[in-house]
Order: sequence, then C-alpha cells, then structure tokens
Amino acid sequence: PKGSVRMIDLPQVHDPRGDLTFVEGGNHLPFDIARVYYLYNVPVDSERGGHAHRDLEQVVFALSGSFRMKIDDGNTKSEYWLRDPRKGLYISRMVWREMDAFSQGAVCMVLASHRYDEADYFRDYESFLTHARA
Ligand code: T46
Repeated sequence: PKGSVRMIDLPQVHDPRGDLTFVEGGNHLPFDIARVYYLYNVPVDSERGGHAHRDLEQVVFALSGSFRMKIDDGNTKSEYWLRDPRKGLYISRMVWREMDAFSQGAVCMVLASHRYDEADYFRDYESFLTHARA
C-alpha cells in the first residue's frame, strides 16, 4: 500500500508466557533500519516533534502506554492514537509531526531509515510548507 502515512501491523506470537512481536527491516518495513531511538520518562503534558524531515522515513510505536501523533503533509492534517505495541505508524519523508497526550509511563520506540542528521530536519513550519507544496 502507498501513502505517506499509514499504520503497519507487525506479527504477534501469542503465548501464555507472554506475547512476542518482531520487525525485520525491508520486510515488515519499506526501508532498512539504520537507527532506533526511544522516548521515556515523558511528562504527561509534554509536546514533542514539531518538525518534518527531508529524507527520513520512520515507524513509530507505543511500546507501553499511549500518545497522540498529529500529522500534516502540507495539504491534509490527521491524527493517530498509538497504544498497541503491534501497530506502528509509518511516516514518509516531508511530513510534519507533533506528539502529545502521553500517558503516564508511556514508552515510544522509533525505527528510522537513516542515522541522525540535523541537516535533514525542517524545524520551521513555514519553510516546510513551502517545500511540501513546491
Ligand atoms: C521524530 C520524533 C517522533 C540525537 O542526537 N539523535 C537522535 O537520533 C534523535 C532522535 C535526537 N537527537 C538529539 C537532537 C536533539 O538535541 O536529541 C535532541 C532531541 O531531539 P528532538 O527535539 O528532535 O526530539 P523529538 O522527540 O521532538 O523528535 C524525535 C525525532 O527527532 C523526530 O524525527 O519524528 O522524535
């Protein structure tokens, strides 16, 4: 399926000992994983994101708890509530994202297509819009 933002369902191995989910770069995701990072100890009133990326693709998971992702591709705005560790939000390049409404103890894991590069960020909304609509 195409689209700049969509949910990706990962396999779940259900077991009385506990559930197991796995993810393979290039198989369950449309890119190879170059970086993993996670957010934790997030205050419930925290707001994160507020940027877009020139080239980076990512998949965002709530491993524990929940939070909201507000998405804007320059034309259309949408929002997603992440709360299931099996379901990740795929975000392509050139998508503005904001995160808030973190539950107490929420853990957010992100799988990314590239290493960290500050030059890849649009941190200014107006310049993002100009490029997104060009
Ligand atoms: C995104 C959301 C979901 C690094 O040094 N390496 C890294 O891999 C990352 C992600 C960040 N940093 C540094 C850069 C900043 O000095 O950590 C600091 C906080 O980063 P930022 O303000 O970008 O964090 P968030 O939570 O607003 O955004 C991050 C990602 O940057 C972003 O791509 O989609 O998580």
